[in-house]
Amino acid sequence: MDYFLTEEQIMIRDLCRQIAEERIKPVRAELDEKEQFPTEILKALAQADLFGLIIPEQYGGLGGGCLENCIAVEELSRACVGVSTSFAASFLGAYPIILFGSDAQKAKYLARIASGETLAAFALTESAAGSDAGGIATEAKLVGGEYVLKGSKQWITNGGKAGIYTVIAITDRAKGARGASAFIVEEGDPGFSYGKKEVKMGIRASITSELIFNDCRIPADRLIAREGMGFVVAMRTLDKSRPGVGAQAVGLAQGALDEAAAFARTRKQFDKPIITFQAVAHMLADMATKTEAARALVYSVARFVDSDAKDISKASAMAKLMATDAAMEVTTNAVQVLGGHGYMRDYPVEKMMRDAKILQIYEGTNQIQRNVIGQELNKEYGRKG
Ligand code: COS
Repeated sequence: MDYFLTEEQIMIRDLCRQIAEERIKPVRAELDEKEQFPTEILKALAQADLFGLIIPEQYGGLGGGCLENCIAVEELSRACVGVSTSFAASFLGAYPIILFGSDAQKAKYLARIASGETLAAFALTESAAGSDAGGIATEAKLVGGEYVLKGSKQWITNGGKAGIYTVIAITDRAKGARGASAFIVEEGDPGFSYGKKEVKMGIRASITSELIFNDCRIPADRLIAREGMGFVVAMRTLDKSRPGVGAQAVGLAQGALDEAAAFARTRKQFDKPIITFQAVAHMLADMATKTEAARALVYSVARFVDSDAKDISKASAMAKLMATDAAMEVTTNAVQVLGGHGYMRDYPVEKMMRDAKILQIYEGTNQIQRNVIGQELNKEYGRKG
């Protein structure tokens, strides 16, 4: 298929594919088994300048957009979503600064993220505030020229490994979602520490930790945009990053299809390769079709996002929703095609099925994506009516 990629985009794809084949595939099962953070692989990605992919050129990046990010993340995810999550979460942490940071904040933090010198992370979720992002309890108060943060964040990807955290906290509780603000917290800030490290079903090469702010003091110039902008910063960040989760799903589905089709050609039952049985061929046909449909939607949404269109929430949610539901189905069916082999850890598809599940949950559950799409349809058709 021709995806109408530019020469530069094809170069990004081929570079990521090479790193995935040479550096990720050989170790992915071990990283998963040992829950080992992929430090060496992330160094290789940094050496290839990939942490600068979406960072503007003036801050040391490559100046790419959503499509370049999707292409890179897809290829890495084809080999391992645990690794691609660690990579992509740094951009999730960087987006609030890219989109809303001051020139001084951009100059101070983006070059460090672009070089891969440090990872970034995004901290919104709390134990009592998941889908209900407006219900966060972590507070920030301005005291004598410093903000003092109190509370904790849960399930933070790259928590404990990142040096730069973009954190959403409440500065005016009476104002509800409009009383939230976004801050930059650095590793080593007084009163900032890490809590529980989670043990997960999948994406086990990535790290997911609690962040604790115990009267954590940060300079006032770490506020991103203005007080009260935090919820908008968070939502606009997620609008930009959700197609990337769709791209993770496309890569994962492609990886599962690759395994299932190759297996079905060599596995013989009743003296024939099982791919020659219609029951199996039809499963593979559906898997391939859904993967291509998901890729088409993700690329088209990424191009829409890169067109600087304003209303990207609906398209972004659609890409995340459709592609991640497809990846769950495709990986589950890959296990089915491999049968007993698929259920065993000797083959990669059981890991792929475990990894797929989180894509329907993180960066907003797929139920929340449907809510976002529904709300936007309500607005659109309200305007038309
Ligand atoms: N861009 C800009 N502004 C947005 C926005 C967006 N995409 N989405 C909402 N807003 C604004 C609204 O316009 C509203 O502003 P006003 O107060 O001026 O009217 C404000 O933010 C609150 O919006 P809303 O009332 O829709 O918020 P809700 O509390 O109903 O929550 C959902 C909306 C559920 C969509 C939101 O909480 C959400 O996305 N939850 C999932 C969070 C998530 O993805 N978590 C994963 C953690 S990161 S891995």
